Amino acid sequence: MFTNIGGKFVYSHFVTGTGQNLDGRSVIAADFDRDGDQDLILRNLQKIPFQILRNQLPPGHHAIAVKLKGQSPNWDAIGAQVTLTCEGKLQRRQVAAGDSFLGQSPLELHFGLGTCSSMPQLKLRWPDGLVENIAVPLDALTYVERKKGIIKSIPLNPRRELLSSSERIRTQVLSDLKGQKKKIIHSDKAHTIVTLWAPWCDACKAEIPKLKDFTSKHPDSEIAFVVFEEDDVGLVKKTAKGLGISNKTLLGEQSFFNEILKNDEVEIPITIVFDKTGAPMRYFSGKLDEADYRTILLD
Ligand SMILES: [Ca+2]
Repeated sequence: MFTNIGGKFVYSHFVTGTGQNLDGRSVIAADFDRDGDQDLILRNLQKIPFQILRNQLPPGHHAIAVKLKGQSPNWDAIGAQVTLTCEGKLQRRQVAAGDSFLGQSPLELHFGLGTCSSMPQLKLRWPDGLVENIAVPLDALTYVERKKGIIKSIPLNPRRELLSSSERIRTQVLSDLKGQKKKIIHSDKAHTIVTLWAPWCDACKAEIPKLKDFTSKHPDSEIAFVVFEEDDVGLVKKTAKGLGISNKTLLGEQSFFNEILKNDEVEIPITIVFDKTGAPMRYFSGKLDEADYRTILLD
């Protein structure tokens, strides 16, 4: 792994966690969480046969991705070249099939743009030699069809927006069920798990005992249950008592939820894990599966 620092490429595999003493076979770069940065999928021969390394770039950087549709029989436009120009800088990518042993990168092309924030211009050279020029939106995955132009664009980075909102959670003070004000992150434990729930949410009520049990088995973690229900505090108290979380429940306020829930379609329970500095580490929406529980406290 190399990192481009001021135009110089320096070894960075030890500081990024990508340098590992494993018998690697395949490496695939793909933005699998659609936040605009390239993550890595690794395939190893024996120990840890499959790994996904999520890239956690700080906000403020731009990127685009393009997926090309060619013509019969080469619908995936294998061999097409895309040259991107953004504020005078050029980058070129080619659609390739079979670019890693025992693996295959997605056929979409990813361009990291750093701080370049003008609309990227693309020169498309299709496999049959046809050349087209188009402009594509910044911070989006854009589907482009030969001779038809842009078919659709999907914005990148909804997760980053949620995470940056969740960063504000740690400064929040909310009321507990006795009316006392309490910081959401109020212990010095290594991890604080914050779960947003509601008395009317059956999925939440199914998840809460599991989260409570999980936290009790990990003494270096703390948990807080923030509830979405401002009107019927009696129902909240009754439900929290039934779930055995009365002393861990905090009443959410509308302004608090407005901060977090930019996306109306988000599914509760929402569980966010913070490290001891209050930085968000993980975000889960909906039911957690076994794999989620295995990773919940990983640094
Ligand atoms: Ca990513």
